[in-house]
Amino acid sequence: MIAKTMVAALFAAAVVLPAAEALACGKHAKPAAATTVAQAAQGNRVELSVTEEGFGPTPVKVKKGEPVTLVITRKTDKTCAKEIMIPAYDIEKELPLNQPVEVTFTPTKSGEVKYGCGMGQMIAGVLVVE
Ligand SMILES: [Cu+2]
Repeated sequence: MIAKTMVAALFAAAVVLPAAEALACGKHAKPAAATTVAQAAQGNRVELSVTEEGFGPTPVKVKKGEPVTLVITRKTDKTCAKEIMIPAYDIEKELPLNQPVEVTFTPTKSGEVKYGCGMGQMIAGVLVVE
């Protein structure tokens, strides 16, 4: 619900921005912000879950240079994967049971991005950046 409200707010901002930029003669234009809005609206979302088999599905392909949102739902209490870590992007997030958790980042390098549980990535998965 919160995410939907935020997306709505982003759309509202996108509508207001061009007018504000026109008034400022483009001096304070922020193309980066506009780009972020477009990509958030487009939505590269990857649904992942944590089961007794670990993280899945894996591997998953994602696009280099485009923000991707992982939506991770932990569905079991029987493994140690109670958080997700993506060391290459300095990401660490708790995974409460049965609550989807969103993690957004932009892959900057081609190749594999490994993620996993907090303990040396014993339970892990892979994103393939292309
Ligand atoms: Cu672990």
